[in-house]
Amino acid sequence: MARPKIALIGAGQIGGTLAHLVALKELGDVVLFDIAEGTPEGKALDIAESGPSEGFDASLKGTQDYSDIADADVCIVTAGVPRKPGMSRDDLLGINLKVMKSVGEGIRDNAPNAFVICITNPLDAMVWALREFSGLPHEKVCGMAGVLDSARFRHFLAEEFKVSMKDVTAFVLGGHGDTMVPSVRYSTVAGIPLPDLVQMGWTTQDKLDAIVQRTRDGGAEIVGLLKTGSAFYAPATSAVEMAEAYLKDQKRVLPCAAYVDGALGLNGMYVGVPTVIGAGGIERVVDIKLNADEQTMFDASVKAVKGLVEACKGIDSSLA
Ligand code: A3D
Repeated sequence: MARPKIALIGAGQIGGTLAHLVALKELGDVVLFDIAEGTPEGKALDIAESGPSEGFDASLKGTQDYSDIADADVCIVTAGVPRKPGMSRDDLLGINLKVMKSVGEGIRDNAPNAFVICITNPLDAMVWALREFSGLPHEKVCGMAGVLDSARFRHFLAEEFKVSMKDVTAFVLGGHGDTMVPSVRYSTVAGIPLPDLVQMGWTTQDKLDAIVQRTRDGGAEIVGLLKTGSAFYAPATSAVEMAEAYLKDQKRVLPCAAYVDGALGLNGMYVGVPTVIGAGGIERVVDIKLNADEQTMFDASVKAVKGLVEACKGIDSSLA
């Protein structure tokens, strides 16, 4: 059986890291696409030359030609510009919307059966626009944010509790922005919910509140440190986790920006929710019940995402 084909649209910091991870994990053959001449070719060759030492079997190709992504099984989209210090994710809207148009059309014309994972910011609006421009089924187009935001939350919690992060589960709901909702009630250490751990004296409410805020600011913390771009190792790892769930039909329960129509009181929009990812793409949206506080935060997040989608419609009349 032929190896799966994984197209990475955007060969920048995240795209290059994705290519390396896909090769190391032997998830499939990689096509790196970018408009910057030489960048995808150079990264593909460099990673391919690490193959003999690492011992992986995967072919890597860099290109500026969309026909090279033909019949890809998975497309991961990072094309666009990242944040610089002082910029919010929303500041990227106008520039990256134009990029989504060309990428969406490239996928529509060359890889219409792919499972598409968008990473470009502002995430929830860009994944919506990418779906509109590509015309692919909603369940085959999603956005990576929740896996990363949850991983950050899990990392901070594991450090606070001094336990293995393998035993810390967490999830983050809502849009990928300042209004994201790290869910304290649904996050656990080996099944014990965080509020119980506060009562057990494992941490204090103040410390937990600070961790929740640090999770919300997780992207900005890295941007502030790097100064020249945004996070890329953990974002790439998170998207690979989603791609693997699809390619291996793992039925993983992962939070991601999915099209929600009916669940959580929403009718037809992209936002961060828990989902089941398997061979059918987004096979299910997990319709969790929120308490009053969570609902208020989720509603604010939904409102922020809707505002960005309206702004996209204002910029590109074909989306209205
Ligand atoms: P960067 O290293 O700048 O790579 C972006 C690449 O896109 C560059 O190589 C560009 O040449 C390329 N590009 C620009 N326009 C096009 C186009 N029309 N077609 C194809 N390629 C194009 O950025 P990065 O890899 O650090 O980040 C990529 C995106 O991911 C940015 O929008 C970030 O804001 C976003 N991001 C999202 C998260 C989430 O959790 C959602 C996390 C981190 C970064």
